[in-house]
Amino acid sequence: MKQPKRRTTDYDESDLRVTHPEHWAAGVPGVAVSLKRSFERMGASRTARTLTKLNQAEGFDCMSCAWPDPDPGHRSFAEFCENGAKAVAEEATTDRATPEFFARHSIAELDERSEYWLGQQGRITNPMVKQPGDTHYRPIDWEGAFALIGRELRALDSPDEATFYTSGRASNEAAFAYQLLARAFGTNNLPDCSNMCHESTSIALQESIGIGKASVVMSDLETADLIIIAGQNPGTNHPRMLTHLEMAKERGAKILTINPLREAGLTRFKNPQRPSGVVGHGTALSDLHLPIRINGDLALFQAIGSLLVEWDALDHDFIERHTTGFDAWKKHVEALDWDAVLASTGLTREEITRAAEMLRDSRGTVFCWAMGVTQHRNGVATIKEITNVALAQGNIGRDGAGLFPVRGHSNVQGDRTMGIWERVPDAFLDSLQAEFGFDPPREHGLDTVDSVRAMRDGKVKVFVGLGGNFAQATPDTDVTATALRRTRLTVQISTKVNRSHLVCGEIALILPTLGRTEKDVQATGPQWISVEDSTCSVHSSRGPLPPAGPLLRSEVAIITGIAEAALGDRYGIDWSPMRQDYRRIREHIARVVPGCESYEVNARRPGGFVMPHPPRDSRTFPTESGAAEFVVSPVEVLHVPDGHLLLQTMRSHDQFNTTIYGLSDRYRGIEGGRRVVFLHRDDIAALGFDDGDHVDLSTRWDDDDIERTARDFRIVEYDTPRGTAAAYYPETNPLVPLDHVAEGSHQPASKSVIVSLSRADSTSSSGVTSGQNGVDSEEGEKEHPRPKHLS
Ligand SMILES: Nc1nc2c(c(=O)[nH]1)N[C@H]1C(S)=C(S)[C@@H](COP(=O)(O)OP(=O)(O)OC[C@H]3O[C@@H](n4cnc5c(=O)[nH]c(N)nc54)[C@H](O)[C@@H]3O)O[C@H]1N2
Ligand SMILES: Nc1nc2c(c(=O)[nH]1)N[C@H]1C(S)=C(S)[C@@H](COP(=O)(O)OP(=O)(O)OC[C@H]3O[C@@H](n4cnc5c(=O)[nH]c(N)nc54)[C@H](O)[C@@H]3O)O[C@H]1N2
Ligand code: SF4
Ligand SMILES: [Mo]
Repeated sequence: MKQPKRRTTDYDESDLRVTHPEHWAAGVPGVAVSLKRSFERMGASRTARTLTKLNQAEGFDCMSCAWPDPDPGHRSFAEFCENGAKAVAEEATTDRATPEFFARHSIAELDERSEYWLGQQGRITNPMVKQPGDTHYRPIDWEGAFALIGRELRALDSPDEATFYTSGRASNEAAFAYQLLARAFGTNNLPDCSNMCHESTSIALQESIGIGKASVVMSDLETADLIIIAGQNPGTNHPRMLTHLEMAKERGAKILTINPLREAGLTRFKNPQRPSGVVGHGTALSDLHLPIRINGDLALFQAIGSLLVEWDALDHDFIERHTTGFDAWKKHVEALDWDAVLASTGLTREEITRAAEMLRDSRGTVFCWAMGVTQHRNGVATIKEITNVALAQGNIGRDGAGLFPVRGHSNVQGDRTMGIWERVPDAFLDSLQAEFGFDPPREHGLDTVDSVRAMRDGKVKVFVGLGGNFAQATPDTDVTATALRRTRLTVQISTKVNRSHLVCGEIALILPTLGRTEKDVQATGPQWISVEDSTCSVHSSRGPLPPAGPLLRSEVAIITGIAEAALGDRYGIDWSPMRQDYRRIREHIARVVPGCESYEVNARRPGGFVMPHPPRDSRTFPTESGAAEFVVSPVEVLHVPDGHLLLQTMRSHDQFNTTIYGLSDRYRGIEGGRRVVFLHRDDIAALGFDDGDHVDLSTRWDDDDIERTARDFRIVEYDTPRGTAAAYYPETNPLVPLDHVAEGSHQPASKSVIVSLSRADSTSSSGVTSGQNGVDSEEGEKEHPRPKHLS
């Protein structure tokens, strides 16, 4: 494939400064940054009105990550972190993207801008439309927008020609209404961001323990002897977790961290809410850090299992009563190939033995993991291996122990509970049928990767996005862009401008919606919504601020509006009463969703309620065999050809997924830019480069002849294992082939991409680098003024 020319941007990557990585997280700089951002973006009064309500029982739930809140009686006045405050500032900004803004900038021009710049334009105030051939978005009224969607949906040959994407911020009420809309329309095409996030977890845990969710509650972190953190960077992505780790350390718990990088948040925490965190050295967190080679976790956990078997450090009673498959697994791990383990993990046998000793000596172990584990080809097998190790010691269904997949988006787990799932179980569909009197489609729908394929192949013609930024979050950016552009209609229900508004269908709609910070008033009065966190705790949320504009509508109002336009009174579904009073939706939820009985009362109570979880609650395992299952997986060493590296794509400290808050990855010593690639010093030398050189990254993928390249990354010498590399998402998404997915879960394997490096040509390493991903345009270089806050 031909390599097009590169484009210019709106911020200047030549301002990039590399200093030293930090060895501790949070502390005073964290507070300072969050308050500065809050004042800049929303002023003093909105800062006070929002941050005092953030994560409080009568306030609103943080829209950033899915970390749980303490019980209502144990919350502090400031129950949030630096990145929670940034998320609030980003949403509650006083900047506005008005119709004048869209009149001033053509879609093509906006598409030249970086994701960062787009996000800085503020909240969208009006429904906007692009008709075929239009160069600009124009305002449209709500009735016109709904009618247009209804017309296009009804014109499809089959309901399966539409796909309904969800990002994990939608409330339970919105999610329930949305899946009802899709199914009443006639399709299970309900892809979501979870397909790219914890899908490997959901699949693995469903098969191993019968339920795809965490088996812990918050108090388990307070009583665990050992907390394992694998493939997770909590200092950035779940910052309040550090407070819990600090408390655990203070009462003598041990922490084992497994990560190619020595992330600041894994090393030491200076709690800004305590005097010792302000002036002292803070608390050392990790007792043992394993700098694992990317993708080595399956081998590591299998080796740990093998040593526990060898030492007979097992819970035989639990194994006997509650599990199946132990003998086969024991036999398998007894024949462990240590050479393969050492090659796969890049660790020494001593390091692995020390880790296994920590498990042996622990009376209760909590296993935490996130994207460093799920986003691999062997992600499902790795999580089953983690589960094997947990089962071998009976670390499930008792205090201070359990499996803790730490979720990403604040309500990604709740959205699944509400039926946002292309493969929802039949029992859910049966309940839906009983409640609403129609026969929902039974055939499984399209997930995220399959939706891209279907759009690319012309099989899906309408894309609806309930939040999110599909064009940037998905792998294979160029392929996804082509796919989205092939559609007849794209509808984005959004708070802020993003790439998915520009990489769009022949007809495109932007429907502006309320965020978590805002008051939601409907015909019957103020409404509240509900969400579920990583530990299955469900609670209510109410925004304190007036809406960002008079025309904004809530997600529920938009979904029900689309439903009425597309379905009329088909099946007599009570769309309008649901919109007027969300209690109506919760009444449906109570009757349809298992575990949600008396939902209205339970969710509304301060602190909410915890969803049932049979393995956690009673050591019952709703698997096919009725027992927890040991699963045997072979250890494979991911072979990387000479001259190539294994690249992981990760988050900086100054972004929320595709929303770029700023250009500072403070903990890793990066300021003023994002196009960096972190490499081991010996790899830099072996490949013939120097720190500071600019390189293009290309993917090796044997199944197609597309050469995927992302241009102009500055090499940064970094403490990452030999043969591995790290760079930020979404700039690197063009490198992730669409077909490079986890076996069993179909989740993009964006943490193990085999890449090669070549010297960036002189025109592209000028320091004025591409805003959008290095997805280069044909149009050559154009000058743009720098955004106001940078100049
Ligand atoms: N501020 C902020 N908070 C967020 C988000 C955000 O973007 N910004 N995103 C939210 C979402 S949706 C999610 S899913 C979570 C993501 O939270 P995380 O999973 O913490 O996010 P990542 O940055 O993708 O990477 C995780 C870590 O995995 C490590 N890693 C990479 N490959 C491997 C491997 O093979 N083995 C091991 N053991 N480790 C590996 C990386 O070095 C990195 O430290 O955060 C949520 N919270
Ligand atoms: N290479 C690579 N790719 C990845 C990942 C990775 O680690 N590496 N991580 C993956 C993961 S874990 C995830 S979860 C996905 C994320 O995928 P998405 O969820 O699709 O992406 P986000 O960037 O979180 O979505 C941001 C947009 O959501 C909209 N928005 C914000 N708040 C609201 C709201 O309250 N309501 C509505 N309706 N819209 C709102 C805004 O317009 C904003 O631009 O990306 C995945 N992609
Ligand atoms: S830990 Fe997550 S949920 Fe809690 S305040 Fe920080 S970003 Fe928000
Ligand atoms: Mo995620």
